[in-house]
Amino acid sequence: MTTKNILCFLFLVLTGVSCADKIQTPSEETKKNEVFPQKLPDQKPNFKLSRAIERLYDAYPANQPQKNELFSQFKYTDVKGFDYNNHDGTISRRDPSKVIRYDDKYYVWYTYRNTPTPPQGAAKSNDTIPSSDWDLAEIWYATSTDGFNWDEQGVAIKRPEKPIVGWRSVTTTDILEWKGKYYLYYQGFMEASGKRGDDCPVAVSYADSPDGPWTPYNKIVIPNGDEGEWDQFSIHDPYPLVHNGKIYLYYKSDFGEPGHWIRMQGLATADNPLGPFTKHPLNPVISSGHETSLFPFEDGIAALVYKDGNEHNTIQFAKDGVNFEIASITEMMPYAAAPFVPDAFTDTKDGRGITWGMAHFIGVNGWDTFHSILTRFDCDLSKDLNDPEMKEPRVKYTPEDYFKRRLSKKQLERIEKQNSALQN
Ligand code: AAL
Repeated sequence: MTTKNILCFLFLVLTGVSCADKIQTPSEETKKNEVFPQKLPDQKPNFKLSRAIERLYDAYPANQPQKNELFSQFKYTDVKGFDYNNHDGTISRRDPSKVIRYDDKYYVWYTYRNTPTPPQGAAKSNDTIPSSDWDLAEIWYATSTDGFNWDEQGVAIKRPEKPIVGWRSVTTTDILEWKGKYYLYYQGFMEASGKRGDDCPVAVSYADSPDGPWTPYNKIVIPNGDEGEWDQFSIHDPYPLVHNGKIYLYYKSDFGEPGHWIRMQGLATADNPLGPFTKHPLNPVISSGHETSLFPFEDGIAALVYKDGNEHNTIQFAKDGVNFEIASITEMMPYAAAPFVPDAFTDTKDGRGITWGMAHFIGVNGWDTFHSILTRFDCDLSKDLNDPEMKEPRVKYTPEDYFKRRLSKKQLERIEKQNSALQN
């Protein structure tokens, strides 16, 4: 070996970088201009790149959606087994929990409202008339062997007696399995939603089996933040997973100004399902999204981020479950996605992803009969599935689909005004 080779060998052992690599890697300033090749390079080219192309290689798991395990389209199927009283607005099912499998059956829990009238707003609400779609609700559940045909099993969590947390409404639940027991976390309302916003701290009930019976803990497990803190007014959509040996419970808060709510997602962790939960010092950990839906993916956590915020319509990933990055941009994402997550509670370091779940459509029949329905979605966000139809980057919309998005009366009037101003 020559002295140069010996030095190179020592350099390689100490740094893991070969001399050849070192010598060939130009610094950012000395990188040359080169014409981008006709065939998309698999690896990031070593010449000057625009920011967009830098990002293509640095920010995403793959340089094309088709090769990106965290990219998918979503398809929807109307499920069987739920009656909605001819869609007159008196029965609503919404905000499903993640789906779990137990004793050869799938289980889902959800908000169930059965009231004499559709929602009437906070001012007109009373002991029997609901203010909102999720007022005066209970948590019900259903089972299925195929995820398309569901058997409604009835109530899981009833409203407790006044003044116990949730006496006005129990809604928007999600499930945890921890050390052989089951825990349903949910929003506990102590006044009609809409009276002072949507204030409903997180409560929990537990059972030995997904079929119950459920014992209410009757205490708030995740309180609102202190005055002036981002989550001062609401903790919504509690969503537990097991990660790094702990319970990772994600949640949404509505903050800012009533009517112009900003929605972001926070994280609270615990060693015990009944708490205490510690809110993460970096909260909020996801800047966008609405109902919170996440799943273990490889050695980290992936999140479905839709509807609200700068980063809506993205799928995000955080190796540490805290520092999320955009992994893909997609469309027609499920509302209140409640995926079937087989490894939600196994503390896996090799999360396999998701292929289907439940979700909801809200206000399906207009304002006068406002109610929501459950639906099924399918996707390919799984390491064990390769469905090219789901990886197709374009959704094919018909002209009718586009024309359904009509200009409003107000917009038409504005355009008419602009046009007549131009003519005068
Ligand atoms: C949903 C969820 C929570 C809110 C309300 C019912 O979209 O974010 O559950 O409280 O709306």
